[in-house]
Amino acid sequence: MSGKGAPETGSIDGSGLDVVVIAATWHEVITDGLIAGARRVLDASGASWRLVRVPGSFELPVAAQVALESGADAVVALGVIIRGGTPHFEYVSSAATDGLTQVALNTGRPVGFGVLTLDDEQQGLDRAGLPGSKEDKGAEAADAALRTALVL
Ligand code: DLZ
Repeated sequence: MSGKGAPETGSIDGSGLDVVVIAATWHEVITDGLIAGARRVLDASGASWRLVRVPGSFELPVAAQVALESGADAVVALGVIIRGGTPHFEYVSSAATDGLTQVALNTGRPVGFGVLTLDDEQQGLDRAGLPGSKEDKGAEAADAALRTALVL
């Protein structure tokens, strides 16, 4: 994994797991990088997975809840929220973060958290697993969701 302090991890056997990746549509280049990172980890693990798109990060929790209640073993939630000139950033960030936490606790199933809350676009490009990125947060979220599903 790529984040500072993140553990070095080996390969994952996700065969038999059914994972739903849910991605918001805002900030397309960064989000596409996150999806690609998640895809790399999921494909390498052998898990079966599909992609669901929602309009914005605010909609991630309800889609995650429906996926898990419909039988998915894990969800990977991906979104990009960039601070603007109004308090909207705080509301959308809190709703996504708190909502996804509640979904994981209510369903007892893992939600990989790949929602980036950023001051500017460059911070996202640095973390999106793109050429030149320092980190790969989509891959990290997928890795965490798989590893948690395997121990629950
Ligand atoms: C409205 C809004 C704004 C201002 N910014 C973002 C953002 O940076 N990232 C994101 O994922 N979504 C944003 N949204 C959309 C909300 O998440 C939501 O889709 C709308 O408020 C409609 O419910």
